[in-house]
Amino acid sequence: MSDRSEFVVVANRLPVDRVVAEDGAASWRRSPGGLVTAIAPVMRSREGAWIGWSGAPDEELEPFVEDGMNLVPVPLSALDVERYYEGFSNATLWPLYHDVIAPPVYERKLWEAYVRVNERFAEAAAQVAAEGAVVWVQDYQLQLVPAMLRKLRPDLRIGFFLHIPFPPLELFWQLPWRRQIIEGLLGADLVGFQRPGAAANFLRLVRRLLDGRTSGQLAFVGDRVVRAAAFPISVDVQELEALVNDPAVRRRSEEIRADLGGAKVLLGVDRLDYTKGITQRLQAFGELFRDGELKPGEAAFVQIATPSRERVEQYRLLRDTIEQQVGRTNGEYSELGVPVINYMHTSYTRDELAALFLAADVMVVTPLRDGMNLVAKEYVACRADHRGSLVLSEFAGAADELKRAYLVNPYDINGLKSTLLEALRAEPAEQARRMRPMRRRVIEHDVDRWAREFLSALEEPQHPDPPSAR
Ligand code: GDG
Repeated sequence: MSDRSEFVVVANRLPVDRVVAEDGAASWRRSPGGLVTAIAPVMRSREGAWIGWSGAPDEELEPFVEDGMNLVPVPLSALDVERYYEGFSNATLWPLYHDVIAPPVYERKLWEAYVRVNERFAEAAAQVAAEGAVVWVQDYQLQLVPAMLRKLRPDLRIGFFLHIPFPPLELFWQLPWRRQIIEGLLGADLVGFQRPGAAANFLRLVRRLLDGRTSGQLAFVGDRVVRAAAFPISVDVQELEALVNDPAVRRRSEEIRADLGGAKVLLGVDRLDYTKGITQRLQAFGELFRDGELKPGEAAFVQIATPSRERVEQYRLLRDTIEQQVGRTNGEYSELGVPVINYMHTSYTRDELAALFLAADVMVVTPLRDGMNLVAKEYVACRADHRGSLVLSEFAGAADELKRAYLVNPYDINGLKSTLLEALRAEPAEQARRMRPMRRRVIEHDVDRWAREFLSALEEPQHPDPPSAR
């Protein structure tokens, strides 16, 4: 690999997962997901480098090339994983940025680990980036990197994108290290968010916390100008369309429907996370049987809950809650061989997910708060047949674009029940009337466009004069 790169991505994880074959031989496989798909072509055309953790604690690896991408591993010790990743990232920032749905943990030793690990990522980026290179930092685990990197390498063009929501001042104010985080982000030239409201929250904090001046999307920091704007992320439409056109996927989708005995299929696909509103949707669905609105065999819920952050206390508790709820609902309403909820705590291949999307009459996406929610967009991208209904939470970023979904407030269980029924009973013509404009939106605004728009905004020169002090 050449010494220095003109384009550098910095993310908590490398874009590859380790796979171990039956004979014990280990190799790398590109991680599934839109981010890697969107960035991989840019990486190749610009001979970029990707800096991130391999996923295994206490592992020192030399830089390597995989799938045409230069990968630069950053090591994390077991203690770093516990304090920086599971701790400050996922037990402090994650709940704080998602409306404090779970209480955030504020502990100084977690913060110290976050600073230490962010420094390590910044140093790695400073070493890898060529003179004047473009560096794109990803997500909430690395919010201090932009300022740390700018200090080491003022010649760089630095972008930051936050994949999760950015909270309003009233919540962010709780964070004992609020000032450091805002200063960290302000090291970037461009700070991207999923929604315009998040960018506005950030700019308000710049004014209130740092007494900074802002004008429109711009913040004026010393002699620098920082832009904060929304760049809603999307999905790889071509990949999904190819999947649903695969005859094996179509057959599998028919098989799933047959296995469910001809019942209408409702589907949820989420990481098992308390932000995703899984308990609310299952509560609403269960009550429809209690009320006699649905009968076993008439409708079945398939809930895929992908294992996630299993060492964090809140996630263990949530798993118990959901599994109890599924057991109780099935115990009360199922008939022999006809469960009303089919719950799977495992992760599936992209093919199987695509078959499930094709099989689902109603896709149920009810997060209590979500930066975007790619599952909603993936469902729409898969439904070239214009069939199926999307029930979507108003609290997902995707609701800004997918306006023809059945929008719901997931805290309102009665509202959720009546919306589920309405979506289940929608005629094909009504399904198509809603699906068509949503598909148009997702096709026109795919993940490739997201990456292009962010990078061209980052590379645009910005020279407005600061507004004169009032
Ligand atoms: C964060 C933000 C934002 C799920 N189960 C399996 C599987 N998945 C895939 C889905 C989808 C992705 O994982 C999940 O993305 P989401 O957007 O739904 O949610 P988060 O993981 O919370 O992502 C979110 C996103 O970042 C991007 O900016 O939209 O708001 O929270 O692609 O299909 N994939 C496979 N097997 C599974 O079992 N292969």
